[in-house]
Order: sequence, then C-alpha cells, then structure tokens
Amino acid sequence: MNILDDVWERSDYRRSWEFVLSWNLKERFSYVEGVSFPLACAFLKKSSPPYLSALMTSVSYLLSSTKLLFWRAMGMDDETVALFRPLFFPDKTGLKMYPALVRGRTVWGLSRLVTSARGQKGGLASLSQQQQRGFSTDLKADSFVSGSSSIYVEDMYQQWQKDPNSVHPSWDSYFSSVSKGLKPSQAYQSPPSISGGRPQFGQRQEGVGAQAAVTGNVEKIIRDHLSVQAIIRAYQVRGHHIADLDPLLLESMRYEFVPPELMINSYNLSEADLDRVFTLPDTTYIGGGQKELPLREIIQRLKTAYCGVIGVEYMFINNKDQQDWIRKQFEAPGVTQLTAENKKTLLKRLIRSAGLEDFLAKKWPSEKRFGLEGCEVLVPALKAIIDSSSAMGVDSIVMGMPHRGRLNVLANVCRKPLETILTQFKSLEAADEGSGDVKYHLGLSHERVNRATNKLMKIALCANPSHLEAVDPVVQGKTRAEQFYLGDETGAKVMSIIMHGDAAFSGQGVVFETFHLSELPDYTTHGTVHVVVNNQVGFTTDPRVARSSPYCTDVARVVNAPIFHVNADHPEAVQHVCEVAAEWRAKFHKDVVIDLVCYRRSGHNEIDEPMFTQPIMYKKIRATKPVVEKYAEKLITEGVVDEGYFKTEIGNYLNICEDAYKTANQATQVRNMDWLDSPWEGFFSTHDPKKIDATGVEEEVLNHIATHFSTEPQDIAVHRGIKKILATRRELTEKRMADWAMGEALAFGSLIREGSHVRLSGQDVERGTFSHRHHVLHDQNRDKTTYRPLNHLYPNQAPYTVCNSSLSEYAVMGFDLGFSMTNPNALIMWEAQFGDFFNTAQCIIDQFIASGQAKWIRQSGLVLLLPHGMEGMGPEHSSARPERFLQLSSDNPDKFLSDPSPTYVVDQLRETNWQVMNLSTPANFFHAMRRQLKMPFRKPLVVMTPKSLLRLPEARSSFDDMLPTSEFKRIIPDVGPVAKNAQHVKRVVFCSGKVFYELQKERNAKGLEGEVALIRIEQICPFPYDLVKEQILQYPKATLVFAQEEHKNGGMWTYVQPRIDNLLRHHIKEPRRINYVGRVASASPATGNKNQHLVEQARVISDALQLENNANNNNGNHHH
Ligand SMILES: Cc1ncc(C[n+]2csc(CCOP(=O)(O)OP(=O)(O)O)c2C)c(N)n1
Ligand SMILES: [Mg+2]
Repeated sequence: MNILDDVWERSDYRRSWEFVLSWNLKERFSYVEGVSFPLACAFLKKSSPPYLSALMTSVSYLLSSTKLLFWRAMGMDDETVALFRPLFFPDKTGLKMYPALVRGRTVWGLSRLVTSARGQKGGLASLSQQQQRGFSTDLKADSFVSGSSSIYVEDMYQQWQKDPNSVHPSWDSYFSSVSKGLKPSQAYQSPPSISGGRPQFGQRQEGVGAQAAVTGNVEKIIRDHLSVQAIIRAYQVRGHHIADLDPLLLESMRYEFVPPELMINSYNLSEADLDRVFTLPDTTYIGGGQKELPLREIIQRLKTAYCGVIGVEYMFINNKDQQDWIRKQFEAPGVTQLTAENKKTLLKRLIRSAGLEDFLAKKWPSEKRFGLEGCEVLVPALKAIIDSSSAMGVDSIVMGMPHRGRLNVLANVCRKPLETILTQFKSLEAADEGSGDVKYHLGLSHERVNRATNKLMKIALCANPSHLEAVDPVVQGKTRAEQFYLGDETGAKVMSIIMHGDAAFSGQGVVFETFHLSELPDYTTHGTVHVVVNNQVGFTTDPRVARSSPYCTDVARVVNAPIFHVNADHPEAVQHVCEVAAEWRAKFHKDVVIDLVCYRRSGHNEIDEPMFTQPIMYKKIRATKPVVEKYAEKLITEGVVDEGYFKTEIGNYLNICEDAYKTANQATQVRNMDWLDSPWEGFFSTHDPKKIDATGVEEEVLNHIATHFSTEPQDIAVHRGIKKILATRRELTEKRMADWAMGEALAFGSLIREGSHVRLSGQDVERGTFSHRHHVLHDQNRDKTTYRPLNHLYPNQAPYTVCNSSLSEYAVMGFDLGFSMTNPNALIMWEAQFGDFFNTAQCIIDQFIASGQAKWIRQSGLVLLLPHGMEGMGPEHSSARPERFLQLSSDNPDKFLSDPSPTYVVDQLRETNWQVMNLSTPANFFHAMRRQLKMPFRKPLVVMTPKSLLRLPEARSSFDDMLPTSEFKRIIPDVGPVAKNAQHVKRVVFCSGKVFYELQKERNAKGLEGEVALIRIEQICPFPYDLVKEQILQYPKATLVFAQEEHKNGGMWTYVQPRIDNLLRHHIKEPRRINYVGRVASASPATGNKNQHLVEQARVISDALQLENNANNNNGNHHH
C-alpha cells in the first residue's frame, strides 16, 4: 500500500477537512514539503465536494508559499488535478497549472502568471503581509517564487541550466538524462521516499550523470508530448460538446464553438506535426495494443471515442479507477461493434416498439397515449439494460417512468399481456374495488423468463401520478426494501431503473433530493440506471427557457454519476451505452445516467398541435425518417438482413397486435387488480378480514424490553446526560410506568420480538428532535462506535432500523412510502422534525398516501409521525396542520350505521383512506403502533405526536394499560367524578391531544371535577361515531363543547363539527349542538409572540371550562 493510502486508512479523520486544514496550518513548516500536501490531496480525493473549496483555499496558500519544486516531484495525478484545476484557473493567487511528462504520465506543476518582478499584483504580493511572513522563510532566496517565469517546466529548466543544484534532485536527474538523449519516459527518476529520509536540496542523487549541453530539441520534444497529452485529456473532458448527439441537428443542441482545447493550434502544434509519432500516456486506451501513434491517428481515435454519436461525461468523477474503467469502455478501438445476431435482435425490438405505436395510432387515432415515436429506441435500450443486468445476477427490477412511451414499455419491456393493455382503451366498468386511474399511470408487477439469459426476471413498474418525478423516491424505497428483505447488501439481485423526461429531470427538485439518497447507508439502492427520454422539448417549452444548465442531466453530477449522452437514432450506440451503464452499476454500485437525445414526432400528446410553438423543429421532424426504417436500411446495406425479413417481422408483430385486439374486444370488464405494482402474495388470504388481532403484551415482555432499554451498555462510554436518562427509565420501569419514549420503545420492541421489521426514518430520528428517544448511543471516546439497544433485545428478533435521513421531506417520505409497499409485515414510519415540515412532501401525501389505494388498490401501512401542539414556539413549529389530513379523509360525514355491528371498528378502518390520530398517552401510542400490524389490511396512519407531553409526568401510562387485556382507545372517556354524576354534569368538553392536560389541570384547580367532563378523541379519523354517541347520551343535560387550541380554520373542528351534529340530528335526534371553543381563524398557524400565545392559550382553557356563559353563543369570535 502506498504511504498516502496507509495514512489515510489509519486516520480517524477521513471525512474531516477541518483536520487537514488545521493540521496544515500548524505543521506547514516541518511538513509541507514532505507529507502534508500529498496527504491533503489524499483527503481531498476522499472527501465530499462541499469541503473541497474550503480546503483548496488553504492548500493554495500553502502552495504559493512553499517549494513548488518538491511538490512537483511528489507528483499529482490526473484525478487530483481535475479537482484543482478549476480552482486555479483563472485564479486569484496568480498560480496556473501546467502539465509535465513524467514516466509517460502527466503530472502537473504550478507556475505563476506574474510577468515582472515581485511586488506586482497577482503574485504573492496579493497575499497579506502576515500571510507572507507565515509562508516562507526564504522568499528572496527563491528566485522562482519571485517571478519572471513563463511556464513551469521552462522555469525549472532555466534554473537547472543556471545551477543544477538549485532544483530538486528529481528534476536534476530528469533534465540531465534527457539532455543526454534519453527519452523523457526513461529519464524519470522517482522522487526520494518520505519515509527513507529525504535528501537536501542541492544534493545530487546517485546515478545521475553530469550536466550536459542541452539542445533546443529536447525542449520541443517535452513540450510537444505535453501538448499531445493535454489534447487527449481535452477530448476526454470536452469531447462530448461537439459530439453528434442530435438526430434533428438542431442548433440548440450544438455547442456554440469547438472548444479551443480540442484544436491542435492551441498547443503550438500544426498540420506538420500530424504525422509525428507520440508516446501514448497510460491515461488513454485509444492505442489498443499500441504504445505510440501518429498524432493524426490519435486525434482520429479520440474523435471516434468522444465526438461520435456518443458523448461521455465522466471526467468530473473524483475516482481514478472509475474514470479509467469508463475510458476503457469507450476508447478501446471497436468497442461498440455488435454481432450480426445482436443487430437482428435490436432490429426486432425496434420493430415491436414502432409497431405498437403505429397500431394504437390506427385503432384509436384521437386517444391520448403519449406515444414513443421519436424515441422508439427506448424499448431496446431498456431491454439491453435488463438483459445485461440479468446476466450479471439481477432477478428483480423496480422501474419508475413518466407518461412518455409507458404503454409501449408495459407491453414490450414488462411484457404485460397486450390484450389487458388494450382493454384500457375501451370504456369498461371496473370489476373490482378502487376508483382506477388513467392508463398511462398504472403500475404492474410481472415475472417471466428473460429470453436472453433464460433466467427468471421480475419486473415491477410503479404506479405514479401525473406529478412528474414524484415516483422517483418511491421506486428507490421499494427497491431498497426488496434488497433489505432479501439480504441483498450490494444490489446484486434487485435494482431500479428510473426514466425521466428532459424538462422534468432538470426542473423537478425531487430529482436532486432523490440523487442525494443514492449513497446514504440506509437509503442507497446500490446504483440506479437513469434513462432520460430527451426529446428536447417539454410540452410546448424549449430547453433554453426550461433550464439553466447546459444539459438536462447536469443534476446527476452531484453524485459523481457518469452521464452517457447518445444520439437515439443510432440504436447500436444506444445498445452499447446501455450495456456499459448496466455494467457500471454492477461494478461500482453507483448511479448512472443515459441521455437518449431524440425527438417527439407528435405533439405533447396525439391530439396536440406542435407547429404552434415549435415550427422549425417540427419541419425537421417531418423530414426525418423513423429510426426503425433507418436502421433496417443500414442492416440491409450491411447484408445482415434483407428487405423480406424486415417486412415479415413487421407483419408478424402486426398480427400479434390484431389478435390481442380481438381478445380485448371480447372483454366486458377491466380489473384494477391487473395493475397492482406490489402484490402481497399470501398476506390477505392468511388474515381474517374481520378481525384485528390483540395489541396488548405480556408483563414479562414489557419488563424485558423496558429493562433492556434502560440499561447502560457495558462497552460503550455514554454521555453523562444519557446516564441520567437511563436512570430515569429504570425508575419508571420499577414503577411499571412508561413515558412517551418508553411507550414507543415497548411498541417497537414487542413488534420486532414478534418478527416484524420496524423502520423509523426522518431527520434526526435517532436521537429524536426533542432529545427524548436516544435509540443510538454514542461512545464519547471512540468515533462511530455506537450501541442500538433495540437491536439487542432477543436472539431471534427482527431487525430494527432507525436512520437519520438527509434533510429532505419529499424524497425521504416518498422513499419510506416505497419501502412500506414491499412487505406488509413491517412497521415503516417517517417522522417529521416538526409536523408542519410535511408540506414540502405534500405531493407524496396527496398523490400517493391519501389516494394511492383508491387509484391503484395498493395498500400501505406507512406511519407519519408529526410533532404537533401550540406551545409558543411560533408560526412554524406549532401546528402539524391536522385539518389538512382530515380534509383529505374519505370518511363520509353523513354516514353512520345507527346500529353498529360487532365488526364496526374494522369495517370503518377498511373503508377509510387513512387514519388520523392525535394521541395523548404513551399506552395509546403503543397500541396504535402495534395495531398497524394487527389489522387484516394495511392503512396509512397520520399521528399528531406530542412535544411537551414527552416529559409531562401526568402523561405517563401504567404497564397495566399495555397488558394483553388492554387495547387501543379511540376515545378516552372521563372516568373521574363526572362518571358517577353523569345526569348532573353541566358541560362536556370534547378535545384532543395535549390541550387535555391543560384543561384537566385548570378544571381540577377550579374544583369542577364533578361538573365538567373531559373526553379525549384520540382517533379522529375514521370518526368514532359509536363511542361519541355513547358519551353524548351519557350526559343528557350537558352543554356540548369541542375545545381545541388551534385556530378555528385549523385543528379538528371543521371535521368534528359536522359529524357530531350529524349524530345529534339524525341518530340521537335531539336539539343540542356542538359548540366551538378555540382560537379565532387566522392566516398564520400560531403567533410568534410568546405573550400573545400565553394570553390566547389561557383564553382557550378558560372558555372551554366556562360554566356561566351559554356556550352556544360562544363561537370563539374573540377580539384580541
Ligand atoms: C410536477 C408536474 N408539473 C407539471 C406537469 C404538466 N406536464 C405534463 S408533461 C409536461 C412536460 C414534460 O416534459 P418532459 O419532462 O420533457 O417529458 P416529455 O413529455 O417531453 O416526454 C408537463 C409540464 C406535470 N405532469 N407534473
Ligand atoms: Mg421532453
């Protein structure tokens, strides 16, 4: 192992640039020449991009101050240079980078742009006095630093000519050898090792010959070799700019000029040099087996690799192995060659792809289908990815895609029976549950033998809403879950493919958020293949007004994903790119992007007129032959197939379509079941549909979990504060009591004991926003040494995953929803930092969670935990907006079974789209969480969770409330003195959540325990009509009040009111009505003024308990 890697591997500070920074500053005099800079480079390479620029500032100061010679001798590889280059050029320090040839490789040196003597702007002079003092002891003595140099090597060379001892020994040896006629590659002597003690400047190394006369020739050889290497590198970096990517040859795709780096005259080379032979550096594979090539051939091969119909963007990747690997896939001569058999298959796939669109267009000319015409190659592209991945061991693929070409992908990639697809074009009634969705949103799950590999392959296409890219994180979550439950830790078995439109890919922020999950330990899917159908238009909008980045794929650069742009009218190039992408993923377990540059033959949909807005583009499109024809002509010319073959294949596919059409015509119904993306085989049949299993747990289990949860781990030095928390937990356990954190731990612990995986994901969930949870204990002395108590409860328990997420709601919530779709026997929870942050994930809530089952009959038991409560924390940390979730509930306000059946609770749950709760006790939270997995179906659950109750002594539960006989309480009635005095109770206050405790305290302080009943509605949706009715009947003379601390246009009031009034009017049949107590309507969810909060809160409490006032007149219309 080389010393850098060694230092690196042993360092505890791998990810910490601060370390490098402070270390450099402290140590720079003793180490800067020897270790610190290369070490800094090593850190740099392994750090994440955000740290780079800060680190660079420090490094550039160091460089400007130190002996550049030695630094050159240490060598800097291409990859590091790629990181440095943009920071130095153009730069403020006056430094510029120059390449030098060493051992056939480019190493880079620095030079300054200063042309005159020291003291001028741009050089060291631009640094402050103090900085200068700190940097170098011998500014004056170092003639190089003091200026007047042109380029670095020349500098070095001139100095060496003057005095060989003035430069580093490695330069000395190099120049003297070259001047004796050795080739540059032979002249190199490696620099002295760091560990072996380094020679002083001025000392000659052994074996180096005496100084000889230097000819001008040597200088030119060196310089020209450097130039050739620079050209090679320039093609690798920028060749894609002038690649032939656009089938339409639209100006908008073209780079405005040929980058000067790609032109030989930018390097002092000319036509005359084209036939000179140059040694190839080992940063290229264009040579195949050859080590030297004429410049003309070098350029030709670079053009073939980088400027043909494939444009490769990969030089920003900060990993040399990965860069090298990609080079090999595109530079090696003849890499894109296909066999005749492959070519035939490719043509057949194109025929099917084009054939289906033609067929649909003929049968249903005015039906929207978002056809694939212009990107028919998508079908063979996906098949290539799937075939290659199957060959490498993948047997399950989860896909997500937008509207474009979806039907074609269903039919020709997923192999959904064509007749099932065609029935969607007829208006047939649905034979089963669900409200259905339009045909280009439906999902599926299908398993069949992959023809290319003869292996079974399962393909799921996730149902999605119209909202572009929203499905991305859902696909990732579902994929991750499949991997997780299979124990597939590298993505060798399960992978995801996500398709995108060009406009959506660059426009939608969730794309970026999803990319950022790609390398996180509990969110990675070990690489996703992204395919962009880049038809160079989004509905009616041109790319130039739709994005600010040059390519629609630039977002992928944030995770160092390679990007393969390819002209979609060249199916063989597409095939190659797809195979490389699949191999990349299998090898590096990282994301990769394929940009299919294509066009859209029709309008946005088939009925749209594109000439209104893209007249020039569409004239070109009309003059462009469909790709299937172009490709058939090519193969006919090559003699791979003949005209007859082509016609027969087209006819064959048409017959398949016609047959399917006939079958579809006989159908009288559609089945929503046919379009399920996540079938839970065996789940529904093994559960009694009318029964929710008991949620209580034996004392012994509670005790075991509580004891473990409160015991200090032996081999972890926990923080003092944690010791205290654990001590409190122990005291509670002894008293058989649970606070909120304990109730939660008991729920999770008992579920994993029963074999159900539990996953809690979200921002800072490991500790808990309110520092109450502590599910991961950190050793105070050893970095990354942690203990997760709930993972060590029982030998055969299921895993418990608690994971801090990236700072995203949209992608992370979507991800966890996707996770919940894979396995019904798991409790999957997403927790918000504060409840109201859910709204940046609103699309996942509206489009998937609230309506997913209705649209796609797909179930999910996802739990959203939303901290909620008016506690004076200001507008943004108070309300989790329960009103929003209640408004989205499908629970019918007018419907109440007057004589509830014994299965009322389960029936009501089955029919609702989700549950909304505002819970007030740890025991009830415990039961609610456990009930999620005890239902015979899955139903999303939105819980308003507490903040102050986490620590409120009154809000604790006894273990008795969690024992086998106990159960979830939809409402918590008042069991105090009022219960015995029911006939005389004057006031019944229905409430929910934390306000109960404030009401109770005040009521008891006023001595109203016998007169005012406080009833908590814990499960708000579906509404517990039966229990609320019982309560109303129990207190016949009482005024009925619903008290909430939220504003009148928020909270639960607007949901509760019609339901209670419905009960009173139609079922109890009496004139009483429910009255409102709470804050007045407001635009902002809470005041930011502490005092106003307290005044308002006191008002709510006192109004709620007001006996003398006729509450009927009190509608909360206070004036503040
Ligand atoms: C989030 C979102 N905003 C707006 C739309 C409306 N819309 C549907 S398709 C489309 C254009 C999409 O362009 P592109 O992503 O390039 O895909 P293409 O249709 O060109 O294949 C728009 C704006 C949408 N579906 N989703
Ligand atoms: Mg588009």
